[in-house]
Amino acid sequence: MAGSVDRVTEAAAKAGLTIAIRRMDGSTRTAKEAAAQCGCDVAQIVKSLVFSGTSTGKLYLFLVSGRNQIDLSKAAAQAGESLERADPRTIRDRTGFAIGGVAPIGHKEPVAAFADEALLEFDSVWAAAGAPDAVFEAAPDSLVKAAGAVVMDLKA
Ligand code: 5CA
Repeated sequence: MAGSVDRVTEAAAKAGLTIAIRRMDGSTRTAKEAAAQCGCDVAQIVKSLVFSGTSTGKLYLFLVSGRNQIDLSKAAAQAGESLERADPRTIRDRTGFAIGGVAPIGHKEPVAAFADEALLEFDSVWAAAGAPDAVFEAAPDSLVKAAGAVVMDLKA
């Protein structure tokens, strides 16, 4: 998607987060593929999952360690409404990112964000940078701050 990688670069700069976006030779579309490309543990991959509030239609972004599944009831309790997975078209239109490249920062519209506390165990984590072959590395606390995410227990 044109401009989506640039949006990540701009959002990082605006948040004072220094990142180097890397275009990989292979796919980084899934956490497993991204871990293989980055040479890191899958737990260090940040999944950027987009859910929609069933009452308000608001979007919520959950940054989840690649080793964890999200507990939807914990997520809903934090959001204050029940949640459903946003469909690919909604994700593309409203975040500006296609599935497989959804980044934790640089969304087209402001989004309430929450982060899996497990990410903070690591010195560095890797996240998608707007395309299914683009990633960047960051210290998890800096990334969480740049994303404006509330850290919580999200693990199923
Ligand atoms: N680039 C990697 C990590 S760096 C990445 O984007 N991983 S991810 O986990 O954040 O994105 C893939 C996720 O997209 C899947 O875990 C899944 O939750 C979601 N997804 C895949 N297909 C669909 C779909 N059809 N509708 C909604 N969400 C989907």
